[in-house]
Amino acid sequence: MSVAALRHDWTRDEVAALFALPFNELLHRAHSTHRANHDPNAVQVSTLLSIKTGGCPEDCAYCPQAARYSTGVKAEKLMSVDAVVARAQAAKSAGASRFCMGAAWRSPKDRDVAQVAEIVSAVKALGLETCATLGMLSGSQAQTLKQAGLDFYNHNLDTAPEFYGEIIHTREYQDRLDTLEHVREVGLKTCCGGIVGMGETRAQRAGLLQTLATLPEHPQSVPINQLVQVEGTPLHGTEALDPFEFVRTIAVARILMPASMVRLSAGRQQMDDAVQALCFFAGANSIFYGEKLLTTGNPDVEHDRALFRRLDLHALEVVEEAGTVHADIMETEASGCGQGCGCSAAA
Ligand code: SAM
Ligand code: DTB
Ligand code: SF4
Repeated sequence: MSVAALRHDWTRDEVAALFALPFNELLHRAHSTHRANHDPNAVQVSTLLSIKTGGCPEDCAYCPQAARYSTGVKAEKLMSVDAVVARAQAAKSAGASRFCMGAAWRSPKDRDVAQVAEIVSAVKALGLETCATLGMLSGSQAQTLKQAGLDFYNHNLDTAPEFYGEIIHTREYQDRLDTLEHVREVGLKTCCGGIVGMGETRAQRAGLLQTLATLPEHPQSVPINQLVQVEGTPLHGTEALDPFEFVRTIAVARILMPASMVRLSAGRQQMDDAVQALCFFAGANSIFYGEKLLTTGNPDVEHDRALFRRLDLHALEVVEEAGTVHADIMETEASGCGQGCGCSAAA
């Protein structure tokens, strides 16, 4: 699909009407859009690492890293370049093509950005795509990261503008839009999505997706997180979302932003394999891979390898100017006994 064919004028009513389609009708439309724009059997694989954990001054009601909630997350300082590179190398060996580094900051200080820039350059030198999520950024901080070789910046809108005030009180929706603008202006690719299952209404889920799809550019990567409920956070105990409603959210994201990568993001460990399969059919084509997200669990690597085999999925190869990054979570040293059972026994 040509960029000219992308729409940036979706209305709330149109998005609500997509959510309201009969489930099979919605999935048919989403899958048709998906096939017209992407290899339906390819999934982009990213590994996450928390490079600076906990102790965050913000009050995001979902987040185990906010200092004000008792969640058992221990605050740690920024990791060293060598320690991050070792983890990135392991992620690459396991088949990840992108390495995403998260820090529990409201907004980094310039000296923090300088240190992260060193980390980014070293990870990039391994031949991985790089992504960072460090909180609010100024234009010059975004520029420093771009120059260091950063490919993507993750900064989520999290939810619809009208529900935002019930989730976060320590910064505004507009602050998020401003950071996204700084990131786009220096030519970084944006990774921007949100969380569902926080007690929002369907209209508010539609509001999140409509806001994402009417940004000046569709984010190149759209993570759709299902709330991971962590004891001690205000959202712990929120009524769980119907899994089919989660699938609908993925499907609508795919229809609104046809060329973007839609990531089936946090929440996979709590999700049935069959629901994940429906998400891939509905247009999800990216995952986080590796036992941990930032502070919470993710499906183990063997489970994901087995899931890819069962669904005949393969990891997306990333073609960069510098050459092709061969990403295949099936073709790594630890790919198991070769019988397709997903076990970790040697061949
Ligand atoms: N501190 C930075 C910020 O907030 O932009 C970067 C890290 S923050 C953990 C990145 C994103 O993780 C949040 O915007 C949110 O969308 C997601 N997230 C955090 N806790 C989550 C949870 N319990 N369940 C699902 N997603 C979560
Ligand atoms: C995104 O949208 N989800 C990721 C990543 N971007 C940084 C984070 C999920 C965090 C889940 C809770 C945790 O592990 O702390
Ligand atoms: Fe801090 Fe980010 Fe967690 Fe909010 S989501 S509390 S800003 S680490």
